[in-house]
Amino acid sequence: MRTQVGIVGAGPAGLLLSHLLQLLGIDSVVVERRSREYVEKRVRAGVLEQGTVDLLNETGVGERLRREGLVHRGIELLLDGQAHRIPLSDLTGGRAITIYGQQKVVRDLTDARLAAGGQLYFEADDVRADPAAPAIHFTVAGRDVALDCDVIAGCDGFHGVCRDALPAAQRRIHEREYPFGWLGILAEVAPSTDELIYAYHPRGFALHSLRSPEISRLYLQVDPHEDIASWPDARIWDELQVRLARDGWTLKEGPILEKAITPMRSFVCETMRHDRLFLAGDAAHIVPPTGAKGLNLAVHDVYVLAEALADWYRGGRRTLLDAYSATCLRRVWRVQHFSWWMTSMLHRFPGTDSFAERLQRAQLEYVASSPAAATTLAENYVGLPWS
Ligand code: FAS
Ligand code: PHB
Repeated sequence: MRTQVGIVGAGPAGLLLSHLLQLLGIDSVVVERRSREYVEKRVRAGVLEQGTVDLLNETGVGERLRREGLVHRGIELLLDGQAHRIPLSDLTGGRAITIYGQQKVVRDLTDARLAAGGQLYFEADDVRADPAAPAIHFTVAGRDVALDCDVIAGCDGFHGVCRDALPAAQRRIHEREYPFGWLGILAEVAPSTDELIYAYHPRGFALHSLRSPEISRLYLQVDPHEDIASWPDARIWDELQVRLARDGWTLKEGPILEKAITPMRSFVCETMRHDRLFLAGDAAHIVPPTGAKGLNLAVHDVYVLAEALADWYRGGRRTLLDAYSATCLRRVWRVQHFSWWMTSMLHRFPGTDSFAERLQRAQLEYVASSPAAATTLAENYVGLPWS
């Protein structure tokens, strides 16, 4: 088989890249190791930046997003049971976030690809990226396939194979593991808040997010090595009640549909491109979810890559392609800093001393009381404009 762009991974990065390329008249084939059902059911991101929403709307896959997405113009920081609202839109000239589950983004993109005759191979086994050829080898339905292409886009996430296809000498890894994780739940109960609540508490961080008027999404800071079995539903709700408590407000409880513990890390692979292999999304970088940035950063990567490929195919110009890694890494490091800053400000670090704790408090109180500091948070949270 032959195509112009071979894409590994049918997550948000791979599917959106294939969609953007099709609009630019460039062929692509997507190779995914999981089934379509599995990819569409995987609960992950829930917050879309302004830039992400604008791109999905401008490229014709925003119809359901406009119908079901919940636009939020603020978030709350909860400190010592006191809520401090950060008016995101007021502080950013009207920009906002939209609550819309990643599964829905993946579903909308898959539907659009298939409706446009896009080639998606799900349940592909033994996927191997060969940047030198360039080609992607895989087995599907018992058949061995060699997909020749001009370039390979590695959109296969943190645990994929494409990053390792980058020559070791070209890979410089920068990372930070955090001494805590997030226990996330999806609950069948109406959200107890109209805006996200980020809570700093002596027992650890907590987050009240949502997916729809019927479905809540909540997170608790926990030890990353804990077994989810040691968190029966009642214990989870009890802990959420304590960490999100404030006078005159009640957290509504309901059946927990799904729960999982996710480790937290910051990770960047430099470079994001070697010869004909381009990494995008979680394949190249991971941020702790405190800043709600992972999906949005993946979207920005593939937007930059699609524009660069179009410039090459249309005009034979390599400038944007050669600048791909540097262009993306500029935003990656801004977002890495913001996500690390939010994580450091809002979580309890085991073994923290009183000096570090006082500094954390001073930072939180400054953000909660200073419009200048709140604006820094707000403009990064809604997403800095794409250059
Ligand atoms: P993905 O991991 O989504 O997709 C990669 C795809 O490649 C997968 O479908 C995988 O099956 C496939 N693949 C892997 N290896 C392969 C192989 N060898 N061959 C073929 N296919 C292969 N981000 C936000 O912006 N906001 C949030 O609120 C948020 N919350 C999060 C909460 C949690 C619990 C987690 C874990 C992440 C969260 N994130 C959030 C980050 C998350 O959304 C990721 O950034 C996003 O999924 C990245 O998209 P992709 O780069 O497409 O990678
Ligand atoms: C989510 O809704 O899943 C979510 C929201 C905000 C975050 C992380 C996750 O910072």
